[in-house]
Amino acid sequence: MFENLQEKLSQAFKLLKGKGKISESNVREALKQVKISLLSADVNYKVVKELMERVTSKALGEKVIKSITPDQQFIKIVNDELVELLGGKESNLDLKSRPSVILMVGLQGSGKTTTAAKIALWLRRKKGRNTLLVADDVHRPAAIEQLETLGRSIDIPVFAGYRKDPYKIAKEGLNFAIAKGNDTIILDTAGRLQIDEDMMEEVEEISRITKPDEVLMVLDSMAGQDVVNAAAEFDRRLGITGFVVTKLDGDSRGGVALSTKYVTGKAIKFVGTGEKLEQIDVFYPDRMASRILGMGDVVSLVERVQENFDNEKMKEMEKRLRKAQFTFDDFREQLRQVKKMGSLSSMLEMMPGAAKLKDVKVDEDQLTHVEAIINSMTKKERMNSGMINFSRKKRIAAGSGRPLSEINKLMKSYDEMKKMMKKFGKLEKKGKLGKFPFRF
Ligand SMILES: Nc1nc2c(ncn2[C@@H]2O[C@H](COP(=O)(O)OP(=O)(O)OP(=O)(O)O)[C@@H](O)[C@H]2O)c(=O)[nH]1
Ligand SMILES: [Mg+2]
Repeated sequence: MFENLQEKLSQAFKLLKGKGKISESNVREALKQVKISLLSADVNYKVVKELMERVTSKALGEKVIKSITPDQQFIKIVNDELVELLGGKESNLDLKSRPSVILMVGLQGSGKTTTAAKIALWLRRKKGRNTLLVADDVHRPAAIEQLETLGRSIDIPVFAGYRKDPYKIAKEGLNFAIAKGNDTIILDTAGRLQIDEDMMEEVEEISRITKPDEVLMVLDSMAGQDVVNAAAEFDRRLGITGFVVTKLDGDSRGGVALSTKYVTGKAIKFVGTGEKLEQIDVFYPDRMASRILGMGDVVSLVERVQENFDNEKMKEMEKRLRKAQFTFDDFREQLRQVKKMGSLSSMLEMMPGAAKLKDVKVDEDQLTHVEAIINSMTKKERMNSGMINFSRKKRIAAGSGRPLSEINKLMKSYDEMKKMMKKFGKLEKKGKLGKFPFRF
């Protein structure tokens, strides 16, 4: 799914990768690449424009998180805006009346009939509902049989009634559901190659008769932008309550999924991911964005950092680093921050100058031991590591229950880290490490 888009976007991110210093033109270059990616994925141009404006203003905007690399920041920004574009949060079916009525509409071959059966099955499995499928496509030969076959395969009843009059089927279907105690009915309707007036009027009338809780339009994700325009027209005529985007298992370019919400203002509620009737999923904008970007790990990493890093403490620490006053208290504080974030190695990867820090090799299991050792130092010792002589080391070893060799190793790591940070501070002072121009 969306392989092409994914690949192009990752090229955009690469433009920023490994840049210690990033200029506005780098960002502009990456932005241009993102734009090209979206346009070639057949995303509606208005949508692209809006997205670009938002990403640009954020990327060239303010806040900065020092511990994250520029490409990671950029990915996060693009991700957040994609999530927004896709609707923010998931959107549930709103089924209030009894029986609740779902009307399936859409262009020919988009997947209405299949999706009607999929939703019936989904409602039984997830919501314990007992649905009646109503075969209300009287135009295509064998359309009714198709739904009957699908219904039989999942043990869901299908009502067809008088096979010539769609309005009668609708009315009778509703009564049948009431009589049989079905709490939900899903009406499958006819599709057309494009919007034609007769068909619109027919489905409008079915809608008036059945007063649906949900009017779900099925969109084929493999189709082009025209489908999104058709969606807007269906919405104007029928008041669409949500969309189902099908065939995401194919090599869809992504345009439909990315444009629908923005163009119509209505949410995508489900996605179809295969021909089998189980292959339907609730549409989650955040999961979709992360699938499109293929950068789920980076995004959650940045999120964790944003959530957990205590900015004030970091600033304080940074000041000390610059002055090379990195004490064991600071070391311990940093360990605690790292622990809060979960993985030390992922954390190290994100820190500026991380490659060097990796040599320090404090593996995750050791974190607790290291903290125990630092806890066994006196306040004075933590502030001034130079005073930790052999007898003090022995005392610390006994206090923390760790072998002397480990105390020595920690002291050495700490000295190396301190040296490295001193260097780092100097480089920054000389301006060799340039500041990140876009803030976050
Ligand atoms: N791969 C894949 N195929 C799908 C999906 N949804 C539907 N299809 C297939 O698409 C074809 C058309 O599906 P239908 O459900 O008959 O579409 P329809 O909108 O009812 O078609 P008409 O009634 O002729 O307008 C069928 O072969 C389905 O199996 C999906 O999510 N993934
Ligand atoms: Mg059909």
